[in-house]
Amino acid sequence: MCLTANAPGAVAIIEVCGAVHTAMQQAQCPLPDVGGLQLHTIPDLDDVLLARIDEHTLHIMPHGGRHVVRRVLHWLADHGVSLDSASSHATWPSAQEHEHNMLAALPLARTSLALELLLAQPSRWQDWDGTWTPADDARCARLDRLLHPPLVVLAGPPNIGKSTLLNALAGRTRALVDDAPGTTRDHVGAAIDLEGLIVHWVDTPGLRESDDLIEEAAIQVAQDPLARADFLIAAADATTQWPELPRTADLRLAMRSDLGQRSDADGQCAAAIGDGLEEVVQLIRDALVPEADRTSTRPWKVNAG
Ligand SMILES: Nc1nc2c(ncn2[C@@H]2O[C@H](COP(=O)(O)OP(=O)(O)O)[C@@H](O)[C@H]2O)c(=O)[nH]1
Ligand SMILES: [Mg+2]
Repeated sequence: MCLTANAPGAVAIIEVCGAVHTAMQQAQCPLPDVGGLQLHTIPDLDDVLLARIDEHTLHIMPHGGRHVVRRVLHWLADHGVSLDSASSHATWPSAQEHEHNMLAALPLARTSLALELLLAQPSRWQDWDGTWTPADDARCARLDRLLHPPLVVLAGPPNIGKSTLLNALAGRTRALVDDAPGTTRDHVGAAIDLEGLIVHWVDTPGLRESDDLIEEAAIQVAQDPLARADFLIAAADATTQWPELPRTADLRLAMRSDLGQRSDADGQCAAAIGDGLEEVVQLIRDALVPEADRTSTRPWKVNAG
């Protein structure tokens, strides 16, 4: 049966239960050892990932387009595997819950970092020493950010290069950039890959008292993401004040650093000339998913939070 929704996704999961040995032999498909993973090319069809859950269960993971899934199901049927439309997880043995959660999370992995970490989990659970502490819960909650993009909000006075930074990070012109202060009329968002961590980045209109009604409305709209931000960045250049924010910023970023430096920031950039972008990416990624979490060999309880 197909465990993933009947809708396009990155990866689909088809579960084959029962006499998997015979079925895969007929289909001339390799069968990984229990707990193992293997890439396999189904001729003229697709590259699939094979995950052997237990003696009697195999997961076949093709790309998630509906057409591909249909063809893989037909290919299985052609080799004597009967199709079952049920999609209940209820009968899964609880001992394998973490592995099933990991497999169910695969479609959410949009970067190779997330994918590699997920695929490393079966062996991490196997090697696990059986202990679990609140620090593990905190680590897993941070790792879950690799599957559920955090909201990153950059706030600061107008005309300091906030939209230019978003554009530079997104690699294309998304937000409106202009010389006149307050050009960004509404917050503009983009999903940005910060070296393996996807975030939803929201660019806010400048935070200042405004006599322009449209801009004032945009500033009101901006307050909402400010309150909801998972990661709040205060921005200012050498000539402006740090903005007043609903809570302490997670990062203070000095903008347009080519025009002047400031010593009270955590990082600096001059996005218009591409300076400091790498540093900005790393500062945010390492704060949200620290390197110690990415390299920890302890298992990841996926989507536990
Ligand atoms: N010198 C310099 N100018 C910049 C830099 N980033 C942006 N600017 C300029 O500053 C002005 C305002 O930029 P914008 O991104 O719209 O600022 P925002 O209002 O904070 O979003 C534009 O003229 C940009 O070209 C930078 O790193 N260095
Ligand atoms: Mg702007």
